[in-house]
Amino acid sequence: MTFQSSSSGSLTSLLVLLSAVLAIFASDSLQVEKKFQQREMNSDAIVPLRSHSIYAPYVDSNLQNKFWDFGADAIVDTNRHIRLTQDRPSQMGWLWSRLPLSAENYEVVFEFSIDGKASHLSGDGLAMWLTTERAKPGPVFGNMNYFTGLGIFFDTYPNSRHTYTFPRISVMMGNGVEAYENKKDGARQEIAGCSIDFRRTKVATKARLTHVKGVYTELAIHHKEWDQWETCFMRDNITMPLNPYLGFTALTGDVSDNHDIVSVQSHNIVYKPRSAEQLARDRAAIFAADKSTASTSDKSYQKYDESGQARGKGGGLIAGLFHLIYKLVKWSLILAVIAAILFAGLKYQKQQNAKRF
Ligand SMILES: [Ca+2]
Repeated sequence: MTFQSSSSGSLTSLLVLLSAVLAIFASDSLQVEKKFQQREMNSDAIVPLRSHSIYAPYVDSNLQNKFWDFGADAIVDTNRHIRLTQDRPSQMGWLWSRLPLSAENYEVVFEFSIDGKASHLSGDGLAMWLTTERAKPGPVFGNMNYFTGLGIFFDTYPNSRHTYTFPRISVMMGNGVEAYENKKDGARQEIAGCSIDFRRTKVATKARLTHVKGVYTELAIHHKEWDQWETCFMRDNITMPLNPYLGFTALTGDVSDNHDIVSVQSHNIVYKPRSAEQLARDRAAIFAADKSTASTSDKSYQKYDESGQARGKGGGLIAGLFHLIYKLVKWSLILAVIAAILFAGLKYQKQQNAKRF
């Protein structure tokens, strides 16, 4: 009787150990499988964010929107767009989410249109915002200066000379103290950017901002051909403000354009909790797959890539350490199972021998 119970006991512990090892191997192969999937596709869920999406007819029967506010010179055409500014001088308009964006990882796709009578001299441009303040009109594409958070500027008017061409997409992370220098098109504040012609495009003009915390931030533009997205920038070191409001503003001065928002579609990209090691691995996989983007000759890119790389090295060291610990734990578990099997086998043989006599 004692033999049977001790045998079933060791059998149970053996099974537990065996399943633990199997689980480790299974998670390993799952990670390998995930590497072949694309970017946010390997998330655990993608949830539409109604509070940060807007499309025709934009307003309800009271000419309001539950989740969005618009103001200044902005006009709603319920069939077509929210016109932030008309093609007239000295206009300014805004569209802001009423609620902050609480998602950690998200994708914001917006369709817009910048168009006007002028073929060359037009401006000033449109901005997308993820900032801690909202609806405070000012000189930065119709929004306040000294903002806190991310500003993405679709700048159509060069206020000064640059080595790059216009229209220009320029990105600034405001800290509430540093000013956006309009006279220099924010060149000194630019943390990322690209020169893409997004004015008067043949196909729908769209921008897609994807942010996966601790992994990457990417801006892609749809402007040349249907379903073709061009990466404007991709970074691993952009820290977004906590719970920002999502906004769009536009401004005209001496020169002008129609600046329209056609639609905004936001999604929450949901992941199960991931370890620092997992994040580092995801980051490495994404940037390895996107080497072509990083090798652009754009000056601002290179400036940024250097610091990005420096950060990557530190991350790699920690990731390496985690990997080593992970491997040590894995192999000690495997050895423990082998030892347990041997031990159980020996015990069983001993007891069989004892039974014989
Ligand atoms: Ca400008």
